Amino acid sequence: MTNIAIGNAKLNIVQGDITEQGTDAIVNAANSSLLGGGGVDGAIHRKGGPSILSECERIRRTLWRDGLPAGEAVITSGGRLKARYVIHTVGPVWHGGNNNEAEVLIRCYLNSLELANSKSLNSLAFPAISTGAYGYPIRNAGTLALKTVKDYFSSKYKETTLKEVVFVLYTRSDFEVYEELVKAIF
Ligand code: AR6
Repeated sequence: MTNIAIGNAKLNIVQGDITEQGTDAIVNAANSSLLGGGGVDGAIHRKGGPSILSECERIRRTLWRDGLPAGEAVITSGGRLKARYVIHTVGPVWHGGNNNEAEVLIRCYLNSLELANSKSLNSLAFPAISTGAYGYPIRNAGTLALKTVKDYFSSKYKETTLKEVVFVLYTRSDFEVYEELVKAIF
């Protein structure tokens, strides 16, 4: 585990399963349907139980009838998870890097951070959005994730209620990439 201070906030990098995190909210790497899938999305719905899906269905009937566009984020309760909330965001599908992938991925992180702040949450855990089924190279995605959180706290540290952000990497090799990146970025 790596632990970094950014002003009054702290950033942790851990290897593990995000569904085990006790942060106020965890972020789901969802798809536009919001109706579940594989990877981290499947794990969150399995462990959190059916109330999360019911809330997602309601969001589809009300706020986002055509699906949640990539880069946007919505919030539901955490069901049976330790986390009280799940923030669902849709990452970009990697198409080689020249199709706005970076802008969309940055918006996933910023919109999730802002949504957590709007609910006055103190802690938030992220998976490596888009780096599984959506094919975003871990090194590129990790660089953007870390830089975006660093910039967010540099510019918003006086206003935001967030005090802790955790990056949860599922595999040892992804964790090692983040550990290496963090040394260069912080
Ligand atoms: N905890 C933390 N990270 C995890 C976990 C877990 N329990 N399980 C997987 N990961 P992916 P995407 C990591 O494919 O690329 C879904 O079907 C995984 O190793 O979950 O954004 C959705 O419904 C990888 O590093 O999400 C969408 O259709 C990272 O989570 C699509 O996949 C993201 O992998 C979204 O693709």
